Amino acid sequence: MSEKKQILVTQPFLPPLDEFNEYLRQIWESKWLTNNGKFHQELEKALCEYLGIKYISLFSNGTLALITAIQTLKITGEVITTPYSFVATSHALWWNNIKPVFVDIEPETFNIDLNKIEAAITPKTTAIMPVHVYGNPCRVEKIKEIADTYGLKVIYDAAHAFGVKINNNSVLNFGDLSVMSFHATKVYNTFEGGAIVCHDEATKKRIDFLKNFGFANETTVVAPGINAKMNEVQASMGLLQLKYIDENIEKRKKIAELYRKNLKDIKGISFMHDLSGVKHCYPYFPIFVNEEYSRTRDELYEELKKNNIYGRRYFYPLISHFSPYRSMDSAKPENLPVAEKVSNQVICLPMYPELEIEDITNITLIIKNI
Ligand code: T4K
Repeated sequence: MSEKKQILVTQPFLPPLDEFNEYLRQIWESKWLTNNGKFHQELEKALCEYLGIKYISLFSNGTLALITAIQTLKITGEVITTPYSFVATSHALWWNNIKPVFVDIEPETFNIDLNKIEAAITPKTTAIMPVHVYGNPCRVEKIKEIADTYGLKVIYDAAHAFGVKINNNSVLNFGDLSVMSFHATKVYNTFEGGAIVCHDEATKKRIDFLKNFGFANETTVVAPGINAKMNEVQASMGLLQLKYIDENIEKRKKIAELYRKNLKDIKGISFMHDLSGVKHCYPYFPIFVNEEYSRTRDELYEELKKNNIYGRRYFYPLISHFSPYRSMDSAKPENLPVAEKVSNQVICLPMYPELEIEDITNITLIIKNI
């Protein structure tokens, strides 16, 4: 590793420029740039096939997809969610005038703790919005059971779960809706981008109205929709990325295996293992630094930085610590002990398909020898 080379937590995969230029040429020729263009339509089809899902609506980014998913189901009042996520999860509720109610997480998967959901339900609760954190699938059957019992909707934030399967079935087939992110930092990127996955044609139609100002046809507006459409440049990038996605996930898997091998005997450092029956996509490689380690989490984080290794503390601080949320009852640290602890222990190490073996070796040597 050369002295100056910076290793960031992630680096987007970009396909060969020649291949992308061919798409750009076609866009230039057709002069069709957005609004359900040819590549947009092709990508929806291709993603349904690749992911093993029935309906998908593409968005300009994941946050607008989350906001629109909530609008689609006409969610109101309070929604139960997790504080251990990227802030967009709760912000999407806020933008819909909905109060997020935070529930603690499980220490094994870092997903919302199912045993604590029921205690958080009030007469105002209309939905649960769990996150498949780091691509670890939530216990979807149990969440469905709770939702059905209390008459709640379920919207999964599946921003980290591209291609994740449980017993060969896409994790996106669970819940009323699932929301994806195709941001530059994700396993699959369209520069910026996102999607809502649903299970019937009528819902897809409604989502498509909502992301296009509410237009049902040239002269009819059926709802106060927004502009959240994916454009043709993003969609063509998506088509190209699909060509390389299996290879890229395989490379990520190899990197995760190497990290695990190198880190396995370090006191005070733990990490995630593959879950049985799950096909993972390896979006992040979080490690958790506990008191048995020779330094604190932040000392290790700084030491890595001194060595030009820029991990990130996803997710620290918790969403419940941010100013829009911290005065809420459910945001109190004593209500969220596991999330508080995990958030203070985590560092996501660099993880991307082109990360070199030599770099992984160096990163793990620093962690070992500090
Ligand atoms: N729900 C969940 C659970 C999410 O994780 C996210 C997004 C969303 C919803 C919302 O989806 P989007 O609306 O974003 O589609 C990054 C991403 O911006 C964000 O998409 C992601 N989660 C979050 C976990 O990470 P930051 O503030 O950490 O990004 P930034 O700019 O610091 O970049 C992180 C690293 O990636 C840097 O070290 C540099 C590198 N990078 C970044 C970009 C943008 C590149 O190498 N190239 C790039 O183009 O939020």
